[in-house]
Amino acid sequence: MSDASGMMTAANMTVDGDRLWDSLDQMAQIGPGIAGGSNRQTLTDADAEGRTLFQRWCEDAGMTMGVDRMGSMFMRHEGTEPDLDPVYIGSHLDTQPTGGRYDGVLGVLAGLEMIRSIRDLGIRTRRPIVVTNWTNEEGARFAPAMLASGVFAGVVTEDYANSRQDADGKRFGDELDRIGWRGTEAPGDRKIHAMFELHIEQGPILEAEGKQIGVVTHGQGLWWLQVTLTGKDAHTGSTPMAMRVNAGLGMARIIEAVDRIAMEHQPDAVGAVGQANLFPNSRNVIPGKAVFCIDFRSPDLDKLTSMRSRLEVEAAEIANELGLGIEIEPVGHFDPVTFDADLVGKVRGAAAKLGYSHMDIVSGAGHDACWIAKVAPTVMIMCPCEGGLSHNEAEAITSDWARAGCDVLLHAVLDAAEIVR
Ligand code: HGY
Ligand code: MN
Ligand code: MN
Repeated sequence: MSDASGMMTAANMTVDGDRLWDSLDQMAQIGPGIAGGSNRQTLTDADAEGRTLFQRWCEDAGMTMGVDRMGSMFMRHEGTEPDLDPVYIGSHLDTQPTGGRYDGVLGVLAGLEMIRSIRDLGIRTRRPIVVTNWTNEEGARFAPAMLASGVFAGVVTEDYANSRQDADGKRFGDELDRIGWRGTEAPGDRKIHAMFELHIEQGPILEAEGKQIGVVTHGQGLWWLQVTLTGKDAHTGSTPMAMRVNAGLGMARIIEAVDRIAMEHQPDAVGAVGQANLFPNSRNVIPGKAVFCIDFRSPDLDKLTSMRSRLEVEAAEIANELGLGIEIEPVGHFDPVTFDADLVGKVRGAAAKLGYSHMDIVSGAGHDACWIAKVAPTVMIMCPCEGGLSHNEAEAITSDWARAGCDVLLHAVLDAAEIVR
């Protein structure tokens, strides 16, 4: 465990990369996608099954479980001084409907691997270490994203979270009760000394730069704006063009405006519509209603604000030109995040000590860490993903990247949790 000088050296303190890779593979068997990825959406039976497997693995590693009223799981590895605020490692086990095997899951199972490894290495720490699975990070089934970590951080209420509905009208609260994973802890009661999240980059930068580790200094901000356009159902054949009140046309023009507005705010601005529905969605009916969600992001708060206000003006003009009713409802938001400088230093120092190539990076995706940064010192570590692809079943990483990320997590967390010699 230590070299002749008694110092903990990088060479002899590393995780079991094969065991981590095997855990990722076993978890991917639960809620499999149709093309090799994952479909383990939040609060489904597959989510429940994945939670139970994670709980068993953690309890086999001597950890004890706590669950809060949002279903977030807190698996505790004891420290020599149990009263000290723990160091948290967290991410999410829920996936997109056509998601990858590693988005979120790497961060949770790397936390488990870290505990397994320090037990193997006989390493004790002053502070307890808690590995967390945050409920509903993705926001795919129940908007918004990062819902349970948002409740934990006091950004949204439990009532708001419990009331969220999926496309079938099922309530978050009812589904959480149905799968039997509503705990008794009040969300946010736990005190966090430091929170670390390991996550795949979900973008192309690290791979393109040939870096093994991303030291995440900041996270982009986000607006999710749900737009409802109201026109008039009518026959696509017999209705003269001048008489049409076509919500589908309005949606098309607004989607184009989203892309143009994002391009006009370059660099460091993105915009798209990923979810869209036409009603009645019949081949020969002019859609009298369109409902779609705009996703704007930027690390620059002024740009983020400007994109939203530009869109609201232009969407109103488009609706007016076409005689459409329009309603724009914000259904998700967080400002750009600056992660804790001291923890960023710990991550950068761990990567350097281990000899892993690394670079500072801004997270393009949102993560639970973005909310937890509001209530505790927080930082993220990233590993590359092939082609920068994510939220796609073809999402892929290498086992070397996974192990490197987990090694950096191990060293950075032990730095914060304080090894007992
Ligand atoms: O939307 C996001 O950035 C995250 O994947 N939930
Ligand atoms: Mn994620
Ligand atoms: Mn995701």
